[in-house]
Amino acid sequence: MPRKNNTLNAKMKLIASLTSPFARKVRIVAAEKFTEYELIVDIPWNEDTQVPKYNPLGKVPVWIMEDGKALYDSRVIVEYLDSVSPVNHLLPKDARPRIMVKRWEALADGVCDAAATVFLEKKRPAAQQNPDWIQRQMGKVFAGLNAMSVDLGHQNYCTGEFFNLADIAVGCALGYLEFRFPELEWRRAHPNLSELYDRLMLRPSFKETVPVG
Ligand SMILES: N[C@@H](CCC(=O)N[C@@H](CS)C(=O)NCC(=O)O)C(=O)O
Repeated sequence: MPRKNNTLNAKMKLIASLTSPFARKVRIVAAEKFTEYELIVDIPWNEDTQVPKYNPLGKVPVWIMEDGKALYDSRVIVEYLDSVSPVNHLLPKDARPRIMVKRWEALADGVCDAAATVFLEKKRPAAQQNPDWIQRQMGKVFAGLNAMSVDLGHQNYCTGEFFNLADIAVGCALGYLEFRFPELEWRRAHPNLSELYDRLMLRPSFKETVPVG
């Protein structure tokens, strides 16, 4: 995954798991920006995880800057990566379009948060699972998908004709649902999201970061 660098120093590192949709978002942004880095795979649920040394919240992704300073979370990291390199801007400069892209990102990340919560709840012993909690979180996933589909409409990309961070965030949410919840029929319910994901998967940055694990 590390690519040829234009402006940033090769000593930067990304601590990530290969299943995290938030880490995938960072990996895709780094690839689209041709930012070179070293990928350190660390699963924050493992006993020997080093993640809390770098992020007190114990979550991935964490980006280690050239001077050793750790950045988190994914929204902070992608904004940083976009701002320090002039290559392929993924966030508009002007306030209104910029905040609209970040609104898409908040929606997509929220879907991932809810879906990941359900995934973890379902890993607990059946007797300890809370069906109301699962239903509440799935409600957020379905409402989030619906909002994405309505806002996308017939456009090629989330904010219109141009690919940007909104598409990356939404693509990571859709890819995570496909990976962890293959039984969800979001493609059938929302053909425009299905087409968007297929279009995004033509990009090497998406193809090379499909969740595995
Ligand atoms: N808002 C954070 C969410 C990160 C997150 O939830 N990461 C999960 C993996 S998908 C994690 O590391 N969980 C470990 C834990 O919660 O202890 C971001 O955007 O980076």
